[in-house]
Amino acid sequence: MAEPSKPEKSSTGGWRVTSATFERSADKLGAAPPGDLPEIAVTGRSNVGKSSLLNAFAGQRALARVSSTPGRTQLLNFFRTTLRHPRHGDLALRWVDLPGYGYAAAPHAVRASFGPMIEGYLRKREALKGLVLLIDARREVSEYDHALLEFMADRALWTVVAVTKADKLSKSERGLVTAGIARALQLPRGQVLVTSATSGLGFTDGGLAEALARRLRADSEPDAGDGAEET
Ligand SMILES: Nc1nc2c(ncn2[C@@H]2O[C@H](COP(=O)(O)OP(=O)(O)OP(=O)(O)O)[C@@H](O)[C@H]2O)c(=O)[nH]1
Ligand SMILES: [Mg+2]
Repeated sequence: MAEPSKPEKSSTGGWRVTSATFERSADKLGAAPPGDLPEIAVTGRSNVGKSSLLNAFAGQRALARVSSTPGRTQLLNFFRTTLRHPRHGDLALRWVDLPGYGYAAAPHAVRASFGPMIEGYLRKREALKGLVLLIDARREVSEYDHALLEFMADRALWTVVAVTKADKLSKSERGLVTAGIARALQLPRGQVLVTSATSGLGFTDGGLAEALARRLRADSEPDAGDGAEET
């Protein structure tokens, strides 16, 4: 069970999640909530730790269902979420938990298994502002991971990679694994975050919360986004 138990890092006052509530599941884009908030979609292969990451990030034990049986969620799950910074105030967003993808790695299987629901969402959802792609620290990058990044690049949408389950690696292994994943995906090292839902690593203080806040603020206030330090 992945809960924030032994904190490796405690926030020193930057961006953090102050509230997250489940809003709705949708089996197609037409059943999604109105696109009145910016959305960040979260995906990765089944069992990568999507639900655990949301629970740890939001500081709630049972917001999203954690399961040892991969691939059970087949819906788009919408969570209304607030990020807060002591000086910059609140940012509201929807966190959208996409179904995990399977283990078939062949490119044609990849595209086929994208499914009309996920593809329709990623292709057409105007509220979508970015994607958090989760990659298990102990697994190889898959064809599907590559396909998703290409898909997002074609739409010119921002993506950040979160390496999950970093508690299973030593501190020195974390650096090597992260650099290897960045290389494999041809991403700058700074676009790959190291996280652990178990220890709470990688959410605050330069982690996921700040990456999301920068992305959202870059949209609403062009001068506030990428570049400046936001702590
Ligand atoms: N050690 C460790 N285990 C984790 C971590 N995150 C998730 N797990 C475990 O990995 C398994 C899968 O976690 P989930 O959060 O359900 O994964 P998911 O990606 O939501 O899975 P699906 O919804 O089935 O695709 C569970 O047994 C979790 O306890 C982590 O940071 N560290
Ligand atoms: Mg899940």
